[in-house]
Amino acid sequence: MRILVFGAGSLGTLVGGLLSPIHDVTLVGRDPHVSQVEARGLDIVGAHSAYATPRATTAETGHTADLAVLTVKSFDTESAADALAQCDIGCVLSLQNGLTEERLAGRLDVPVLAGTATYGARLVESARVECTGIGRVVLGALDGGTDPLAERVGKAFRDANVNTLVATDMPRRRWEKLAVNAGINAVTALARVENGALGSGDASTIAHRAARETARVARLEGVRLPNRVAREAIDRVIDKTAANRSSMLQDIEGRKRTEVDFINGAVVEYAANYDLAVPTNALLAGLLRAWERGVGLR
Ligand code: KPL
Repeated sequence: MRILVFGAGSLGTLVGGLLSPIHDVTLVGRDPHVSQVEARGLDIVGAHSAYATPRATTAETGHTADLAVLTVKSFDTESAADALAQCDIGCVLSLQNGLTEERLAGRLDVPVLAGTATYGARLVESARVECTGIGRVVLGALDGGTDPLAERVGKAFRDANVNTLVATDMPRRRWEKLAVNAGINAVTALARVENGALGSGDASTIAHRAARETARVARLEGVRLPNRVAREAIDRVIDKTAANRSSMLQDIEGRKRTEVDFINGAVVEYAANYDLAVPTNALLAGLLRAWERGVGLR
């Protein structure tokens, strides 16, 4: 399969590298990383180790591919969609944080699949990515149900030994992932701790509150996500990714803009439609935005 991985950050680079031995993969990202991948290949180290040779480029338009896997930060979704609209692409799979798929579907004429990825990844340096935990890619139709396209993409991932599940309940899974990110990302970033530190104590209580509020908003949106299920999901991810530094913590450490507007900020916005107070998410979003303002990122 010809696969364009749009967004050669840590997760995109890892996924592109894992897919490349048996698929025709092109990574689209920034220099110096992509030039070095193109020139000398990609080292994958850590929980999964391999040497991979995907193509890599900074050119965002003019590509032809059966599938575009979108791994850009959620605030770059619109500009990525506009670039993809100038490519010849069969379908798009989003593996982004936040509920970005509707925004993509609104801008693109090709089918958009929903996805989540719990592989841990860290870009150690240009052309070297560490797999910090073998997770799972879950993908499926945006509105749920069976979808032959999702089956085909799932098979392409599994053929490359990427741990993948094709699911028929993506609406619930997307909100569950949002609840997990709402609980883990902001708290680990503000407390500057690894995910495992949320296993107990005050930080754990705050993370669980944020996840519970998110589950409540999901139910108002018509998605069956009981508090217990959200709680089990966040506990599972904390346990499985204990040694991970969350993407938001990595952003803060790199003094980069975070995805808070599309995680805790999104929960606050959805909740406002129902006059529902979500104080923990509002507080976390406020603190992250204050940090971004303080370092000149907004
Ligand atoms: O998605 C993640 C992230 O860091 O953005 C989790 C699942 C929290 C893993 O770190």
